[in-house]
Amino acid sequence: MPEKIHIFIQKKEESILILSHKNNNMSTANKNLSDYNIAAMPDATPYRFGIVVAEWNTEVTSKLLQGAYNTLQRHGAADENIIVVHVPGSFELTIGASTLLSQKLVDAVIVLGVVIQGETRHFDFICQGVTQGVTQLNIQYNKPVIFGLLTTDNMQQATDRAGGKHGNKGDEAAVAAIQMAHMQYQIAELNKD
Ligand code: DLZ
Repeated sequence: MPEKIHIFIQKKEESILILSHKNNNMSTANKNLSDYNIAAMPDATPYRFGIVVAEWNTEVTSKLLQGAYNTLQRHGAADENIIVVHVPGSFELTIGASTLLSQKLVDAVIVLGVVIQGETRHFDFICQGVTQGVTQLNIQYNKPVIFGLLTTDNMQQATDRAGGKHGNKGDEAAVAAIQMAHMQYQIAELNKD
């Protein structure tokens, strides 16, 4: 049985993240995935989010989920506006996201998975499949599908990016989801004038 999800809810006033107040650059090994400019963040309260999370490498993906969920909440998303969907592995992230989008349940979707390089070419096929699948969904539904897939050489690199020394890819994905949902709202509003 895969490990069940533990969602740690923290109050807004509790300072939990590393907040650098620097800029919005996405991560590399030299950047912390949890760094972002909190002052520039839109309010997430009006938006509905889907999180699709792979159970393969669940010890890491559960931490990505925790990061994404906490970050959405921190910016105002209510529990009832966050749908978490579990899929067996990263290859199924695309169909998980597509199901949420086709039912018009969400304003943005985050997909979370961890693919670790093995001895075979399976790694390449899964990474390509998810990358192309997610790209396709963005275009097909005109909704943000945020790529929260860790593609690493080993487990250490993955844990370093799931609440470890390089921050949490789930935080980064949630920040992008809020920004993109808000961007679409703002553009729709312009169209009303
Ligand atoms: C089969 C497989 C392998 C070898 N490695 C991973 C992995 O590192 N990360 C991951 O999320 N999933 C992996 N899977 C499972 C596939 O994503 C998929 O669930 C199965 O091939 C069934 O379609």
